[in-house]
Amino acid sequence: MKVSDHKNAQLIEEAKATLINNDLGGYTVPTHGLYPFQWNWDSAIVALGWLPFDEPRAWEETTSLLSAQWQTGMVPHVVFHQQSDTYFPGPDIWGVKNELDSTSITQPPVLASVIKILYEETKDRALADSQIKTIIPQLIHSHLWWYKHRDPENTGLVVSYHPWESGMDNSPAWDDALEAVPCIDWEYTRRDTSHIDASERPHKKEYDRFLYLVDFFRKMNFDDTLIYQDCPYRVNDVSIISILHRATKDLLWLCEKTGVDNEQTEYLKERLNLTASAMNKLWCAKTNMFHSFDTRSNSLCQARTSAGLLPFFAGLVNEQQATPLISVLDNWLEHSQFAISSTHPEDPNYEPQRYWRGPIWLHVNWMIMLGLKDYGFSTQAERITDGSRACIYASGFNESFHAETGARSGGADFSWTAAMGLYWLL
Ligand code: 9YW
Repeated sequence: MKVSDHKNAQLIEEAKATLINNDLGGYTVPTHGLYPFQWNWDSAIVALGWLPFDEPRAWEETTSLLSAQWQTGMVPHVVFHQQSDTYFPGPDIWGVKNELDSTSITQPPVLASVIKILYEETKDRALADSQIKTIIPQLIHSHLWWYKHRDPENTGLVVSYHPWESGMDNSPAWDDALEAVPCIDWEYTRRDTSHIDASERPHKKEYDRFLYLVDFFRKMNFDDTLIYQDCPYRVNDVSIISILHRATKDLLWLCEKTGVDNEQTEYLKERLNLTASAMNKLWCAKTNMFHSFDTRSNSLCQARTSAGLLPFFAGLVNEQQATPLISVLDNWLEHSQFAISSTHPEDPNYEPQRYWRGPIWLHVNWMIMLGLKDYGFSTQAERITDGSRACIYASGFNESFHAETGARSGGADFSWTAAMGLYWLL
Protein backbone atom coordinates (compact mmCIF):
# COMPACT_ATOMS: atom_id res chain seq x y z
CA MET A 1 0.00 0.00 0.00
CA LYS A 2 1.14 3.54 -0.76
CA VAL A 3 -0.57 6.65 0.54
CA SER A 4 -1.38 9.66 -1.69
CA ASP A 5 1.48 11.85 -2.89
CA HIS A 6 0.18 14.62 -0.68
CA LYS A 7 0.21 12.44 2.46
CA ASN A 8 3.64 11.11 1.55
CA ALA A 9 5.02 14.65 1.14
CA GLN A 10 3.56 15.50 4.54
CA LEU A 11 5.25 12.48 6.15
CA ILE A 12 8.59 13.45 4.60
CA GLU A 13 8.27 16.91 6.15
CA GLU A 14 7.40 15.34 9.51
CA ALA A 15 10.41 13.04 9.31
CA LYS A 16 12.73 15.96 8.52
CA ALA A 17 11.24 17.94 11.40
CA THR A 18 11.88 14.99 13.72
CA LEU A 19 15.58 14.96 12.85
CA ILE A 20 15.88 18.73 13.02
CA ASN A 21 14.15 18.78 16.39
CA ASN A 22 16.42 16.01 17.73
CA ASP A 23 19.56 17.72 16.41
CA LEU A 24 21.70 19.02 19.26
CA GLY A 25 24.35 20.50 16.97
CA GLY A 26 26.44 17.98 15.08
CA TYR A 27 24.75 14.94 16.57
CA THR A 28 21.17 13.75 16.79
CA VAL A 29 19.65 12.31 19.96
CA PRO A 30 17.49 9.21 19.41
CA THR A 31 14.63 11.05 21.12
CA HIS A 32 14.47 13.74 23.79
CA GLY A 33 14.08 12.63 27.41
CA LEU A 34 14.44 8.86 27.12
CA TYR A 35 17.76 8.96 25.21
CA PRO A 36 19.34 12.44 25.50
CA PHE A 37 22.85 11.63 24.17
CA GLN A 38 24.51 10.31 21.00
CA TRP A 39 24.10 6.57 20.44
CA ASN A 40 26.46 4.72 18.14
CA TRP A 41 24.34 2.70 15.72
CA ASP A 42 21.50 5.22 15.92
CA SER A 43 23.83 7.91 14.57
CA ALA A 44 24.96 5.72 11.71
CA ILE A 45 21.36 5.07 10.66
CA VAL A 46 20.41 8.70 11.27
CA ALA A 47 23.14 9.89 8.88
CA LEU A 48 21.17 8.16 6.11
CA GLY A 49 18.15 10.26 7.03
CA TRP A 50 20.08 13.52 6.75
CA LEU A 51 21.61 12.53 3.42
CA PRO A 52 18.66 13.36 1.10
CA PHE A 53 18.27 16.90 2.45
CA ASP A 54 21.52 17.98 4.11
CA GLU A 55 24.66 16.22 2.92
CA PRO A 56 27.18 18.05 5.14
CA ARG A 57 25.01 17.30 8.17
CA ALA A 58 24.89 13.60 7.24
CA TRP A 59 28.69 13.41 7.25
CA GLU A 60 28.89 15.45 10.43
CA GLU A 61 26.71 12.90 12.24
CA THR A 62 29.38 10.29 11.59
CA THR A 63 32.38 12.47 12.39
CA SER A 64 30.88 13.60 15.69
CA LEU A 65 30.51 9.94 16.66
CA LEU A 66 34.05 9.13 15.59
CA SER A 67 35.38 12.07 17.60
CA ALA A 68 34.70 9.93 20.69
CA GLN A 69 36.75 6.97 19.41
CA TRP A 70 38.98 5.53 22.10
CA GLN A 71 42.74 5.24 21.66
CA THR A 72 42.24 1.49 21.45
CA GLY A 73 40.04 2.00 18.38
CA MET A 74 36.71 1.29 20.08
CA VAL A 75 33.82 3.56 19.09
CA PRO A 76 31.66 3.83 22.22
CA HIS A 77 27.99 2.93 22.47
CA VAL A 78 26.96 6.28 23.98
CA VAL A 79 28.75 9.63 23.84
CA PHE A 80 27.73 11.95 26.66
CA HIS A 81 28.29 15.24 24.83
CA GLN A 82 26.39 17.24 27.44
CA GLN A 83 24.81 16.70 30.84
CA SER A 84 21.31 15.37 31.30
CA ASP A 85 19.57 13.84 34.26
CA THR A 86 16.77 12.25 32.24
CA TYR A 87 18.83 9.07 31.57
CA PHE A 88 20.36 6.46 33.83
CA PRO A 89 23.17 5.27 34.04
CA GLY A 90 25.09 8.45 33.24
CA PRO A 91 28.86 9.08 32.96
CA ASP A 92 29.44 8.97 36.72
CA ILE A 93 28.31 5.34 36.85
CA TRP A 94 30.36 4.29 33.81
CA GLY A 95 33.44 6.00 35.24
CA VAL A 96 35.28 6.52 31.93
CA LYS A 97 37.91 9.26 32.04
CA ASN A 98 38.39 10.34 28.44
CA GLU A 99 38.31 13.78 26.88
CA LEU A 100 34.76 13.10 25.80
CA ASP A 101 32.57 11.25 28.32
CA SER A 102 31.29 7.95 27.02
CA THR A 103 30.22 4.47 28.03
CA SER A 104 32.89 1.76 28.09
CA ILE A 105 31.24 -0.60 25.62
CA THR A 106 30.37 -0.41 21.94
CA GLN A 107 27.42 -1.16 19.64
CA PRO A 108 26.83 -2.94 16.30
CA PRO A 109 29.38 -1.46 13.87
CA VAL A 110 27.09 -0.57 10.99
CA LEU A 111 28.97 2.72 10.51
CA ALA A 112 31.31 1.60 7.69
CA SER A 113 28.34 0.30 5.70
CA VAL A 114 26.63 3.65 6.10
CA ILE A 115 29.79 5.54 5.13
CA LYS A 116 29.96 3.48 1.94
CA ILE A 117 26.43 4.62 1.10
CA LEU A 118 27.27 8.24 1.93
CA TYR A 119 30.37 8.04 -0.21
CA GLU A 120 28.49 6.57 -3.16
CA GLU A 121 25.44 8.81 -2.95
CA THR A 122 26.72 12.23 -1.88
CA LYS A 123 26.21 14.62 -4.81
CA ASP A 124 28.82 17.10 -3.61
CA ARG A 125 31.90 15.07 -4.60
CA ALA A 126 34.36 17.51 -3.05
CA LEU A 127 32.60 16.99 0.28
CA ALA A 128 32.67 13.19 -0.02
CA ASP A 129 36.32 13.12 -1.08
CA SER A 130 37.47 15.38 1.71
CA GLN A 131 35.53 13.51 4.42
CA ILE A 132 36.51 10.02 3.37
CA LYS A 133 40.25 10.70 3.74
CA THR A 134 40.04 11.21 7.49
CA ILE A 135 37.30 8.69 8.11
CA ILE A 136 38.93 5.62 6.53
CA PRO A 137 41.85 5.42 8.98
CA GLN A 138 39.39 5.78 11.87
CA LEU A 139 37.22 2.99 10.51
CA ILE A 140 40.23 0.74 9.98
CA HIS A 141 41.31 1.41 13.56
CA SER A 142 37.85 0.49 14.79
CA HIS A 143 37.65 -2.74 12.78
CA LEU A 144 41.13 -3.83 13.84
CA TRP A 145 40.04 -3.25 17.41
CA TRP A 146 37.00 -5.47 16.91
CA TYR A 147 38.97 -8.37 15.55
CA LYS A 148 42.04 -8.13 17.80
CA HIS A 149 40.38 -7.22 21.08
CA ARG A 150 37.08 -9.03 20.72
CA ASP A 151 38.48 -12.20 19.18
CA PRO A 152 41.95 -12.50 20.69
CA GLU A 153 41.97 -16.27 20.13
CA ASN A 154 41.24 -15.93 16.41
CA THR A 155 38.10 -18.05 16.47
CA GLY A 156 36.54 -16.01 13.65
CA LEU A 157 33.65 -14.91 15.90
CA VAL A 158 33.96 -11.72 17.95
CA VAL A 159 32.39 -11.55 21.41
CA SER A 160 30.08 -9.07 23.09
CA TYR A 161 30.16 -8.31 26.82
CA HIS A 162 26.82 -6.66 27.41
CA PRO A 163 23.28 -6.89 26.02
CA TRP A 164 23.50 -3.12 25.43
CA GLU A 165 26.33 -3.81 22.98
CA SER A 166 23.98 -5.85 20.85
CA GLY A 167 21.60 -2.88 20.71
CA MET A 168 18.91 -5.49 21.41
CA ASP A 169 18.89 -5.02 25.16
CA ASN A 170 16.30 -7.44 26.52
CA SER A 171 16.19 -9.87 23.62
CA PRO A 172 15.19 -13.33 24.87
CA ALA A 173 18.40 -14.52 23.19
CA TRP A 174 20.26 -13.18 26.24
CA ASP A 175 18.01 -14.64 28.97
CA ASP A 176 20.12 -17.66 29.88
CA ALA A 177 23.50 -15.96 29.50
CA LEU A 178 22.29 -13.07 31.64
CA GLU A 179 20.95 -15.40 34.31
CA ALA A 180 24.58 -16.34 35.06
CA VAL A 181 25.48 -12.70 35.80
CA PRO A 182 25.19 -11.61 39.46
CA CYS A 183 22.86 -8.75 40.41
CA ILE A 184 24.31 -5.47 41.67
CA ASP A 185 24.09 -4.88 45.40
CA TRP A 186 23.23 -1.16 45.41
CA GLU A 187 19.97 0.72 44.98
CA TYR A 188 19.28 2.81 41.91
CA THR A 189 16.46 4.72 40.27
CA ARG A 190 15.69 3.92 36.67
CA ARG A 191 14.74 6.79 34.42
CA ASP A 192 13.42 4.89 31.41
CA THR A 193 10.17 3.88 33.11
CA SER A 194 9.37 7.50 33.92
CA HIS A 195 9.24 8.20 30.16
CA ILE A 196 7.75 4.94 28.89
CA ASP A 197 5.27 2.50 30.41
CA ALA A 198 7.06 -0.35 32.19
CA SER A 199 5.19 -2.92 30.06
CA GLU A 200 7.26 -1.75 27.07
CA ARG A 201 10.62 -1.84 28.86
CA PRO A 202 13.08 -4.44 30.22
CA HIS A 203 12.43 -5.90 33.68
CA LYS A 204 14.35 -4.97 36.87
CA LYS A 205 16.05 -8.38 36.96
CA GLU A 206 17.67 -7.48 33.62
CA TYR A 207 18.68 -3.98 34.74
CA ASP A 208 20.28 -5.39 37.92
CA ARG A 209 22.56 -7.46 35.74
CA PHE A 210 23.13 -4.76 33.13
CA LEU A 211 24.46 -2.60 35.96
CA TYR A 212 26.57 -5.37 37.46
CA LEU A 213 28.39 -5.56 34.13
CA VAL A 214 28.87 -1.78 33.99
CA ASP A 215 30.50 -1.95 37.44
CA PHE A 216 32.59 -4.93 36.39
CA PHE A 217 34.11 -3.07 33.40
CA ARG A 218 35.10 -0.18 35.67
CA LYS A 219 36.61 -2.52 38.24
CA MET A 220 38.66 -4.14 35.45
CA ASN A 221 39.90 -0.68 34.53
CA PHE A 222 38.39 -1.20 31.06
CA ASP A 223 41.26 -3.55 30.25
CA ASP A 224 40.19 -5.62 27.24
CA THR A 225 42.39 -8.59 28.16
CA LEU A 226 41.06 -8.85 31.72
CA ILE A 227 37.49 -8.42 30.60
CA TYR A 228 37.86 -11.12 27.96
CA GLN A 229 39.17 -13.50 30.59
CA ASP A 230 36.71 -12.84 33.38
CA CYS A 231 33.52 -11.25 32.10
CA PRO A 232 30.60 -13.39 33.30
CA TYR A 233 28.69 -12.52 30.13
CA ARG A 234 30.51 -13.32 26.88
CA VAL A 235 28.47 -14.01 23.80
CA ASN A 236 29.10 -14.46 20.08
CA ASP A 237 26.28 -12.19 18.98
CA VAL A 238 25.12 -13.21 15.51
CA SER A 239 23.84 -9.71 14.86
CA ILE A 240 27.14 -7.99 15.69
CA ILE A 241 29.10 -10.64 13.81
CA SER A 242 26.95 -10.19 10.69
CA ILE A 243 26.96 -6.41 10.81
CA LEU A 244 30.73 -6.35 11.38
CA HIS A 245 31.30 -8.73 8.49
CA ARG A 246 29.31 -6.65 6.02
CA ALA A 247 30.88 -3.45 7.35
CA THR A 248 34.38 -4.87 6.88
CA LYS A 249 33.56 -5.74 3.28
CA ASP A 250 32.19 -2.23 2.77
CA LEU A 251 35.27 -0.73 4.37
CA LEU A 252 37.54 -2.74 2.09
CA TRP A 253 35.51 -1.52 -0.88
CA LEU A 254 36.09 2.06 0.28
CA CYS A 255 39.80 1.35 0.71
CA GLU A 256 40.02 -0.01 -2.80
CA LYS A 257 38.19 2.99 -4.27
CA THR A 258 40.51 5.41 -2.50
CA GLY A 259 43.75 3.51 -3.06
CA VAL A 260 44.35 2.27 0.50
CA ASP A 261 46.14 -1.05 0.29
CA ASN A 262 48.42 -2.12 3.10
CA GLU A 263 49.07 -4.74 5.80
CA GLN A 264 45.95 -3.68 7.65
CA THR A 265 43.65 -4.19 4.70
CA GLU A 266 45.28 -7.59 4.09
CA TYR A 267 44.63 -8.48 7.71
CA LEU A 268 40.96 -7.49 7.38
CA LYS A 269 40.61 -9.72 4.32
CA GLU A 270 41.99 -12.66 6.30
CA ARG A 271 39.49 -11.93 9.03
CA LEU A 272 36.61 -12.11 6.58
CA ASN A 273 37.70 -15.60 5.58
CA LEU A 274 38.07 -16.66 9.18
CA THR A 275 34.54 -15.55 10.07
CA ALA A 276 33.04 -17.22 7.00
CA SER A 277 34.65 -20.51 7.99
CA ALA A 278 33.39 -20.23 11.59
CA MET A 279 29.72 -19.42 10.91
CA ASN A 280 28.49 -23.01 11.06
CA LYS A 281 28.90 -22.82 14.81
CA LEU A 282 25.95 -20.40 14.87
CA TRP A 283 23.65 -22.47 12.65
CA CYS A 284 20.97 -24.61 14.31
CA ALA A 285 19.66 -27.51 12.25
CA LYS A 286 16.59 -27.81 14.51
CA THR A 287 15.30 -24.26 14.07
CA ASN A 288 16.81 -23.82 10.62
CA MET A 289 18.23 -20.47 11.52
CA PHE A 290 21.23 -18.74 13.06
CA HIS A 291 21.53 -18.11 16.79
CA SER A 292 24.01 -16.34 19.02
CA PHE A 293 26.37 -18.52 21.06
CA ASP A 294 27.04 -18.24 24.79
CA THR A 295 30.79 -18.86 25.16
CA ARG A 296 30.44 -19.27 28.95
CA SER A 297 27.99 -22.17 28.88
CA ASN A 298 29.18 -23.33 25.48
CA SER A 299 25.72 -23.45 24.01
CA LEU A 300 23.57 -21.73 21.42
CA CYS A 301 21.24 -19.05 22.73
CA GLN A 302 17.79 -20.59 22.40
CA ALA A 303 15.42 -17.87 21.29
CA ARG A 304 14.50 -17.34 17.66
CA THR A 305 15.16 -13.66 17.03
CA SER A 306 15.49 -11.37 14.02
CA ALA A 307 19.25 -11.31 14.63
CA GLY A 308 19.26 -14.84 13.19
CA LEU A 309 18.31 -13.45 9.79
CA LEU A 310 21.10 -10.88 9.65
CA PRO A 311 23.65 -13.28 8.13
CA PHE A 312 21.81 -12.48 4.87
CA PHE A 313 23.03 -8.88 5.28
CA ALA A 314 26.57 -10.18 5.69
CA GLY A 315 26.48 -12.66 2.83
CA LEU A 316 27.19 -15.38 5.40
CA VAL A 317 24.30 -17.71 4.52
CA ASN A 318 25.55 -20.65 2.46
CA GLU A 319 23.64 -22.48 -0.27
CA GLN A 320 22.36 -25.26 1.99
CA GLN A 321 21.15 -22.78 4.58
CA ALA A 322 19.44 -20.27 2.28
CA THR A 323 16.33 -22.33 1.41
CA PRO A 324 15.43 -23.45 4.95
CA LEU A 325 16.16 -19.98 6.29
CA ILE A 326 13.84 -18.43 3.72
CA SER A 327 11.07 -20.85 4.79
CA VAL A 328 11.52 -19.64 8.36
CA LEU A 329 11.29 -16.05 7.16
CA ASP A 330 8.18 -16.73 5.05
CA ASN A 331 6.46 -18.31 8.03
CA TRP A 332 7.49 -15.35 10.21
CA LEU A 333 5.92 -12.89 7.79
CA GLU A 334 2.66 -14.84 7.70
CA HIS A 335 2.05 -13.76 11.30
CA SER A 336 1.84 -10.06 10.58
CA GLN A 337 0.77 -7.62 7.90
CA PHE A 338 3.74 -5.54 9.05
CA ALA A 339 7.41 -6.56 9.04
CA ILE A 340 9.81 -8.93 10.85
CA SER A 341 9.28 -8.80 14.61
CA SER A 342 12.34 -8.86 16.85
CA THR A 343 11.33 -12.28 18.21
CA HIS A 344 9.60 -15.00 16.20
CA PRO A 345 5.85 -14.98 17.02
CA GLU A 346 5.94 -18.72 17.79
CA ASP A 347 8.83 -18.40 20.23
CA PRO A 348 7.72 -19.02 23.85
CA ASN A 349 9.34 -15.72 24.91
CA TYR A 350 7.62 -13.59 22.30
CA GLU A 351 5.95 -10.45 23.71
CA PRO A 352 4.65 -8.22 20.91
CA GLN A 353 4.91 -4.94 22.83
CA ARG A 354 8.01 -5.38 25.02
CA TYR A 355 11.06 -3.76 23.48
CA TRP A 356 13.35 -6.37 21.90
CA ARG A 357 11.11 -9.32 22.78
CA GLY A 358 8.65 -8.75 19.94
CA PRO A 359 8.25 -5.25 18.47
CA ILE A 360 9.33 -4.38 14.95
CA TRP A 361 12.47 -2.26 14.49
CA LEU A 362 12.75 -0.65 11.08
CA HIS A 363 16.54 -0.42 10.84
CA VAL A 364 16.82 -4.17 11.48
CA ASN A 365 14.26 -4.80 8.76
CA TRP A 366 16.24 -2.55 6.43
CA MET A 367 19.38 -4.63 6.92
CA ILE A 368 17.52 -7.91 6.44
CA MET A 369 15.88 -6.46 3.32
CA LEU A 370 19.26 -5.46 1.84
CA GLY A 371 20.59 -8.95 2.49
CA LEU A 372 17.57 -10.58 0.84
CA LYS A 373 18.04 -8.38 -2.22
CA ASP A 374 21.68 -9.42 -2.47
CA TYR A 375 20.60 -13.06 -2.43
CA GLY A 376 17.94 -12.45 -5.09
CA PHE A 377 14.95 -12.94 -2.74
CA SER A 378 13.22 -9.87 -4.13
CA THR A 379 9.64 -10.90 -3.24
CA GLN A 380 10.53 -11.12 0.45
CA ALA A 381 12.57 -7.93 0.25
CA GLU A 382 9.55 -6.07 -1.18
CA ARG A 383 7.22 -7.60 1.39
CA ILE A 384 9.48 -6.35 4.20
CA THR A 385 9.69 -2.92 2.63
CA ASP A 386 5.89 -2.66 2.33
CA GLY A 387 5.37 -3.96 5.87
CA SER A 388 7.90 -1.49 7.26
CA ARG A 389 6.26 1.38 5.44
CA ALA A 390 2.91 0.23 6.83
CA CYS A 391 4.31 0.71 10.35
CA ILE A 392 4.98 4.38 9.67
CA TYR A 393 1.53 4.79 8.10
CA ALA A 394 -0.04 3.10 11.12
CA SER A 395 1.53 5.18 13.87
CA GLY A 396 4.35 7.48 12.74
CA PHE A 397 8.02 7.75 13.64
CA ASN A 398 8.17 5.61 16.76
CA GLU A 399 11.13 3.89 18.33
CA SER A 400 9.61 0.53 17.39
CA PHE A 401 6.18 -0.89 16.60
CA HIS A 402 3.83 -3.39 18.23
CA ALA A 403 4.46 -6.54 16.24
CA GLU A 404 0.81 -7.24 15.49
CA THR A 405 -0.94 -3.88 15.37
CA GLY A 406 1.80 -1.53 14.17
CA ALA A 407 1.00 0.76 17.12
CA ARG A 408 3.70 2.79 18.87
CA SER A 409 6.08 0.83 21.07
CA GLY A 410 8.73 2.72 23.09
CA GLY A 411 9.49 6.39 22.45
CA ALA A 412 7.81 8.69 19.91
CA ASP A 413 9.51 11.16 17.49
CA PHE A 414 12.39 8.78 17.09
CA SER A 415 15.36 9.65 14.91
CA TRP A 416 16.26 6.30 13.37
CA THR A 417 12.70 5.62 12.33
CA ALA A 418 12.43 9.08 10.76
CA ALA A 419 15.74 8.36 9.00
CA MET A 420 14.51 5.04 7.65
CA GLY A 421 11.42 6.86 6.42
CA LEU A 422 13.48 9.49 4.61
CA TYR A 423 16.12 7.21 3.18
CA TRP A 424 14.19 4.05 2.47
CA LEU A 425 10.42 4.13 2.77
CA LEU A 426 8.84 7.47 1.81
C1 9YW B 1 20.54 1.92 26.06
C2 9YW B 1 19.01 4.35 21.57
C3 9YW B 1 19.26 2.94 22.08
C4 9YW B 1 19.44 1.96 20.93
C5 9YW B 1 19.38 0.51 21.40
C6 9YW B 1 18.15 0.31 22.23
C7 9YW B 1 18.17 1.27 23.41
C8 9YW B 1 19.20 1.56 25.51
O1 9YW B 1 18.15 2.59 22.89
O2 9YW B 1 19.28 1.04 24.20
O3 9YW B 1 20.53 2.40 27.19
O4 9YW B 1 21.56 1.79 25.39
O5 9YW B 1 18.03 -1.00 22.66
O6 9YW B 1 19.41 -0.35 20.29
O7 9YW B 1 20.65 2.19 20.30
O8 9YW B 1 18.00 4.37 20.64
